[in-house]
Formats: sequence, structure tokens, C-alpha cells
Amino acid sequence: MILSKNPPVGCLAAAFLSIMILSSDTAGGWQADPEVVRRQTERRPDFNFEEAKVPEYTLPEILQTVDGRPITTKEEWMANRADLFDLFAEHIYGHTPGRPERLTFRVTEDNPRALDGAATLRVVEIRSFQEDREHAFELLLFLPNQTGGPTPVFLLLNNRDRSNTDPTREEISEFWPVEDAIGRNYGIAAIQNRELAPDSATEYRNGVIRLFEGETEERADNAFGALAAWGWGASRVMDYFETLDEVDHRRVAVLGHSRGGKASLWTGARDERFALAISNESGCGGAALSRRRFAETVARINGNFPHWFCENFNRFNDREDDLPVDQHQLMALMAPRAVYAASADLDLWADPRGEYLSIAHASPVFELWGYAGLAPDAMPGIHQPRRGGRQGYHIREGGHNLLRYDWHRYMDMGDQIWGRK
Ligand code: GTR
Repeated sequence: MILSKNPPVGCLAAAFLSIMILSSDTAGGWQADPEVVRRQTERRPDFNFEEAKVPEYTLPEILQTVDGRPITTKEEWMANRADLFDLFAEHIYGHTPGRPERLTFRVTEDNPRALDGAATLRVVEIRSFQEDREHAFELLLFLPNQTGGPTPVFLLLNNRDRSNTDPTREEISEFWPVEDAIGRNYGIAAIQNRELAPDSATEYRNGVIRLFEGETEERADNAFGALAAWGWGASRVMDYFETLDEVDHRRVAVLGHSRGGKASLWTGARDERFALAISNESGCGGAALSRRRFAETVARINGNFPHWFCENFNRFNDREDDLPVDQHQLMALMAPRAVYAASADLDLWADPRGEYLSIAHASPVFELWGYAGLAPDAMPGIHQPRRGGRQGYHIREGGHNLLRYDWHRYMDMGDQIWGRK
């Protein structure tokens, strides 16, 4: 797929058409505020915040097998899916282990009278055993009491301080709006990413990675990094959900903000038990297309956060065009399940347009199932959430954060795909 801002010379009809599409898009769609562009450029002069300076690029064809054959049916897509997944594992996120040898779930708190009786709070210690090693982390889970059966759940991979997910509800944070979810009859859960892998280049092994690899310092270039370790925790939560009657484990959404959103998308791609993966402003290495080199780049993210991805990802520093994949294909790995990406107006660092384009360019895959897609040339404006059959996107005003506005749009998506009113 060739993407170029300048229509090809010599093909006047096509040139005319793309000019038409671009101008109508400009009229209705989101545009960065030039003042915000100016301020960001001033703050980070080494990075590009101007749409006009995005280089020309060619995205890997979405309806094509990794060995270059065209894909025309959903069966062909699914037959190629594992090979595409492997490219992401091998070159970007690393290969992630599965279940440990033994896993236990211990309920440490069970309060059926939480939120004045509206919900049940359960705190669960999820403990893994591998050879002679152990690892434990905590799951926080609120389930609505007034339900007619198993409840769908939104699981947050919390990249911030635990106080954002305060189970006592003494501290209320929009980052994890328990009351809102319960009010809409959804379960809401959280795990603390740092309990799976500390978010530090020197400490990140002290968690799940040591559980599997022990004390050895040697690591393969395609071994999993911190993002994948956080998501590994989400999969163990799913193992637990599968044991519960109260949770509808076929209707679980995994959600994260920023670095948590990168982890969430990767979790959804890796673990097909998740029905919906949600990226809140995940940007580079998450929802945004790498080839756009808009704001944060592959070289910068690997340089600043060497523990997030696998070692192999460094090979693409300043060589985005050589990546065997781009992030629209990560979005497509969710098909025929659902995927949602959201951006914020002031958060140019996460490349809002690149986030929209990547979810939109995944559309041909969802269309194989007959689901309506999102058109790449029709990015919506602020506070105009757009949903296709299994894809959703919004951009809201404001900065880099996960807010109630975002959560409600995610629950709207849940309502749509799960047929709830
Ligand atoms: C930034 C990083 C982004 C994003 C963000 C966050 O410093 O450059 O990729 O992940 O942190 O997680 O808040």
C-alpha cells in the first residue's frame, strides 16, 4: 500500500480524487492546533510534530501473507495469523512464556458490601511456581451485585501508582472509575504492572522474567521485555476469570494507558481469550504507525526505555521502513475480536493521527468478517467517537491521561459488541 501526500503525477483522475478526499477530510477531521505544534517543537526540537513533514512511506500490505500471497478470505487471514504474530514477537515485543508450571489463586479479601452494597470487591493473590521459583501479584476486582448472570469485565494494566486503583475508594481517580463501571453493570479490575516487571531498565527482570529465567544475565535478543511481562499478568488474570461463574470470561476487555496501552494491544494480540483490546494514547510501539516517525520514534523509545521491547527492536532504530510489520497489523491481529484506540488533542507525542491511521488501515481485515471498518481518510474530530463493527476510535480534548470520558467510550464499545443497552 503506497501512502503519499502528493498524488502520483501522470494519473490525473487519481490525483484529483485524492485531493478531493484530503480536502473534505481537512474540513471535518481533527487537525493539530498549530500553537500546540509550535510549543511541542520548541520543547523537543529533535522530533517532528508537523504533519507536512511526515515522510512518504509504504505500509506492509494488510491483506497479504508474510510470504507475499494475497489474502481474500477470513480463513486465509486466520491461517496466516500465527506467522504475522511471530513477526511482532520476534522483532518487537519478544516471545512470551505461557502458563507457569503451577498457578494458585488465593482470595485475600472478599467484600460483598462494597460501594454501599452495589458491588463485591475481591482481592486475589495470583501466585506462580516455576522450577524452584515463585512469583506473586495482586488482582483487584469489583463486580456489580445486581446482574442477571456472568458479568463482562474491563481489566486495567495500571502503569501508575497503586493509589490510582484504590480498592478502599478513599482515593478516587478517573484513571480507574470503579463507580462508573459498576453503574453501567460492568466488572472492573486492575493489576499493577510493576509487580510483574518493575518499570526500570536495571530492575525490570525482578519479576516474571526471573520466574522463568532465574538469575542468569544472558538473555536472547528475542526474549520478552517489560511490556510483554505486564501483559503476561493479564493472561494469568484470565486464567483466574475462567474459574469464576460470576465473570463472563468471553467478554473481557484489556485496557492500558500509554506504556500500559502498548502492553494492552500486545496482550490482546497474544491471548485470543480477550474479546476487546483498548489502547489509551499508547503512541509509538502501541497504536501509532512507526513509519510516520511523528514525534516519538523507534530509536528514541528504545534509547529511553531499553527494557520495554525485545533487543531485536533496536535493529530498526532510524530504520522504520525496514520493519517487517507496522502497527496497523497489530490492530488487525485482534480480528474478528474488537479493538479500540483513543488519542488526546494535546498529546502529540503519541501521534493522534498515526493512532487513527493504524486502526483504520486494519479495516480490510475486519471487513473479511463483514464488519464495517473505519476509513483512513476520515479521522473524526474532537469528541466524535467513531465505531465500526469491531473497531472504535476517539480523540478528546486535553492532555496525556486516562479519564472518565475515555472509559465511557470504551464501555459504549462494550455495549455495542456485547449487545447491551
Ligand atoms: C513516555 C514515552 C511514551 C509513553 C509515556 C507513558 O515517556 O515516551 O512512549 O509510553 O511515556 O507511558 O506515559
